[in-house]
Amino acid sequence: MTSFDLTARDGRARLGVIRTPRGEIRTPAFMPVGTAATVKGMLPESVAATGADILLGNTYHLMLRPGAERIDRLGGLHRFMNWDRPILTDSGGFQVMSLSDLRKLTEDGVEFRSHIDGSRHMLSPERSMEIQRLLGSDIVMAFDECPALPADRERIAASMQLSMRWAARSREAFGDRPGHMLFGIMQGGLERDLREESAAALRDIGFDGYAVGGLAVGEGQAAMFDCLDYAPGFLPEDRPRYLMGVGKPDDIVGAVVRGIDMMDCVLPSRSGRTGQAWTRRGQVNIKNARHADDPRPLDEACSCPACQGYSRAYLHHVFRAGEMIAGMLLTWHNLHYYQELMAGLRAAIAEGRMAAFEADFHAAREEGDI
Ligand code: PRF
Ligand code: ZN
Repeated sequence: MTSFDLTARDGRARLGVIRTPRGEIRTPAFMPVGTAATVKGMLPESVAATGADILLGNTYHLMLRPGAERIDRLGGLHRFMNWDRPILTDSGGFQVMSLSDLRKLTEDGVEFRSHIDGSRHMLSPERSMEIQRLLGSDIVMAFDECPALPADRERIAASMQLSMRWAARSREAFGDRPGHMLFGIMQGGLERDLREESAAALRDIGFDGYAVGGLAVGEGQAAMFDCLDYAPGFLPEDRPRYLMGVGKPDDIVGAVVRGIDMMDCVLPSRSGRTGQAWTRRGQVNIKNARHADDPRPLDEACSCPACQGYSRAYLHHVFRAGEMIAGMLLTWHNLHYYQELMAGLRAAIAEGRMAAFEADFHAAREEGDI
């Protein structure tokens, strides 16, 4: 009931499709983030119109508010948020470590206090699998843990090994659920041998897909790319590879060139709400006074509603005035740009012109904003 097929390659870059009962995911795929059962500022049909095949949801946020059992009673996350295409949910461990208060980490799992109201909760591999089942997630992530970088090798090794024991418990607790996929998460920081050990442990357990976790946690792009030069190669060829929490447009291009099939990031939606737009020519801060009299769109080559109907001067005005439409339009543009980038990458792989695509991508950014 689910499958992954690779249809073309160019160097290490891969073109493929994940099939699920809720629809197909064209890879390389970018997943917009819908943490609290919404992609902030966007209707689900608008998110779909940008070209997104799949959204990311968060176990951690939804268990705290409105609660996984409540979402289940209301018909599951797809019905609740009115998104009928695939949803991938992150497992919660990473968010507990970065967002919650007073964490207590043990072999069993993690006890913590909510960042919303201070209430006490626990997450374990078993509880994370149960919550993701209650949500009705199509792609479930194994429960893992990840230290912020830089961290010393002993800490990274111990954390990775705990995550691999949790991966085995996640696999056991997930059971056999036709139509749903379970992804394991590789850890090991920037240590090549630990990445290899982690990948071997995950392959032994056996997953429907494999994530590269523990990157984009403060190491910088060069170090991340060094790791991506080898880490995807430790994973099975015939399963999707997901780089978690990445990234800026140039991170995405670099990751796809290195064999990554899926990514997610809050950047296009979050930065839209703070007045940052992403275009072929780089970053634009719409709050900047230079836009106040500019009748041109953000990008004359963009077909999104923000660029088709509105000038930079208008976007600048509504941002300065604190109007809601400002964040809505910039989020729409940014998500549209990200999905156009993914479509461009997929076409380039299909036609065997990734190297030219990458060169053109960097050349347009060198030119800078209009
Ligand atoms: N693990 C999980 N979620 C994540 C990460 C991880 O390592 C990251 C790291 N970039 C982002 N989100 N479960
Ligand atoms: Zn646009």
